[in-house]
Amino acid sequence: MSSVPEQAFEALLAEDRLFPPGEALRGQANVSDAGVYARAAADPEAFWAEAARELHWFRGWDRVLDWTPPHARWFVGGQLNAAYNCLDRHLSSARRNKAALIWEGEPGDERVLTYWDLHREVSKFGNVLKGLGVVKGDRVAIYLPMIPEAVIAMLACARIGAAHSVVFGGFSAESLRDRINDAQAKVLVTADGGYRRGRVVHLKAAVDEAVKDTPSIRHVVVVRRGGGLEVPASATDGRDHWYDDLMRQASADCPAEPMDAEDLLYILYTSGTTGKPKGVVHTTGGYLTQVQATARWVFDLKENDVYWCTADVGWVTGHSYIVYGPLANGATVFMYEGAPDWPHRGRFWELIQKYGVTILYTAPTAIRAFMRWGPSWPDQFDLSSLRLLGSVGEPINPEAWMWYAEHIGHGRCPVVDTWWQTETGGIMISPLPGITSTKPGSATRPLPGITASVLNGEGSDVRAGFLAIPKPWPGMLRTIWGDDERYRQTYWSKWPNVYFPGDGAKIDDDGYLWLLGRVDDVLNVAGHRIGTMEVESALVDHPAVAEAAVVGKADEIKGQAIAAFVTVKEGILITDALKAELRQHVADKIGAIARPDAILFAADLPKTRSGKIMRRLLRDIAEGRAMGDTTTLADPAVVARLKTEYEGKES
Ligand code: 7RM
Repeated sequence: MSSVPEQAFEALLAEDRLFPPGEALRGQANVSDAGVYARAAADPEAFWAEAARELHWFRGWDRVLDWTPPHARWFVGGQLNAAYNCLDRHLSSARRNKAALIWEGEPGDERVLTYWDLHREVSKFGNVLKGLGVVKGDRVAIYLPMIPEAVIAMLACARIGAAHSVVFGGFSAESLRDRINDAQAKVLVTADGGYRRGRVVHLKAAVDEAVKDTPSIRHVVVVRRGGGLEVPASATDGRDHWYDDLMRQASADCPAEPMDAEDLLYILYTSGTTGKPKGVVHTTGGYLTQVQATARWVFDLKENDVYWCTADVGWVTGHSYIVYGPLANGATVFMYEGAPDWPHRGRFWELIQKYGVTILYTAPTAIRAFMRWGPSWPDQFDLSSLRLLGSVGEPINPEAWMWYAEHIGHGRCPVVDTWWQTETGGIMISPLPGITSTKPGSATRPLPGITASVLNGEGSDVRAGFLAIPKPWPGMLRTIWGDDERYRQTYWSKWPNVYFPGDGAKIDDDGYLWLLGRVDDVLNVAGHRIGTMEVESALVDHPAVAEAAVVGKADEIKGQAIAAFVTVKEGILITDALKAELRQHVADKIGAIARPDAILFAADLPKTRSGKIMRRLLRDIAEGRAMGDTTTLADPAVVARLKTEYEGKES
């Protein structure tokens, strides 16, 4: 749990600022009655059933919950369709001509899709997928930039009962290939390119590389977005198709497939403690219930809001809080393709002013960057439309929380720090803006209907230990795709029938939770989960490398940065060029987000007598701390040597 050092944590607990809900929300929020917590706790199943009734069901459920640990089934026997709930349901009211999606591309191009428009596009693309042979239960891989077609493709899958597997556009060809093969996807939806900081990212080039070795892929659909694609997509033997060619011929009549509550909605890969990412499985009824409800409760979504979640749809935050949660609520979602500092550092504030954004949901890493750039950027724009601010992805330090509240919220906007994971599907721990008094740096309490405690390894309640979720919840992952044993091992083997999220936590005298970061070998770099093993495997894959150990190093902006300790093979010359080559090699293997910030060549790595690399010591070295206990080391001289080396030539 290296994102919040212990000293900083003591300061956190001394944090006694308390911010009660503001005037504007008291009594006016979607959830205003504090009695909701007790009601939910008294009968969680009845509580979640009430939330599920906000959705449209083709057939009602027979049982709310079937809990056979560690497997839960929610709304057993019920039938619904996620795309129907996000689109069709809104067409019978005034919402049908309301903006569902307001989009701006990085170069400044604009598009608005009303609910009716989005329904039409999704229906057409549903028919396109069917035309390419996709049937209910198939998997479709999506590798797209932040353009409306990403949302269209996801909802089209949901509409016809296919599962999507969205792969973040920043991942490499190899990462894409592995995810396609694990899910056995039949169709891949991509674009020729996207824009990032003024440059075209050539997604199709990565796709061409990936699909050389993905036997399950029958068709590749290419959205025309960036220029610069030399080979016409149709050149590859009937495999590639332009999106707009297919859409021109597609009918807009595509009935939503009735899905079982427990039918697969999507797979999303996330890093774990081994080199192989886990395919987190989400099903339809429970997931949609939780994201619809939590979007309404936590963001207090109202009919006239313009809601902006700055995540990429390639991450779970994009799935749950750009697509399914807000659209199931009939909200207007603003979506932006580009980076916050291009063409200038006021870009986000300019967009908020331009579109009258009322709710902003972003990550601490972004907030810390804004802090560093200074308040003169947001101060140039009119942010008075904002009424609520959210944070997600990693612990938010009180300074960043306060800066966000003051310089972006101007003291008017509640800040909701939301803790959850790819695995939880939806928000689990968060303030309710009309009820909860917030403390900067604390995600406060579990939401109504959700339980959380802080336990030690033996399963006893403690003030500081591991976060634990004792009871099943609707949006929980159902398994790991193709590996139920890993599901049991990873999440359910620490305590009997209690979910282990992998985070450290403390609980204060008021029962507020303070999340402390990961306790496993998973890093959180700028809000992105990266397994140390994945980076190590990528490094060892390079011909010059003998051994590698990767640790997180505290970073002011990114939370954690990647530090890699590397030993080279006999006869290899250690040079700056090799260092650059290794960093690039990792970026090529995994994606730029995993590029190590620092590489240190070492003669040896510190190991226990049983041969385990002692990462704790490497972290101490990387962060320049006094070293902890070294008595279990096989050769204490190794670490002393390493420390001198590292301090001499950190890069
Ligand atoms: C939504 C998301 C999950 C991990 C999780 C934590 C960390 C996320 C917070 C947080 C402290 C928060 N999904 N995390 N939100 N830590 N406070 N509000 O990020 O699967 O990509 O990551 O992120 O360590 O386990 S994720």
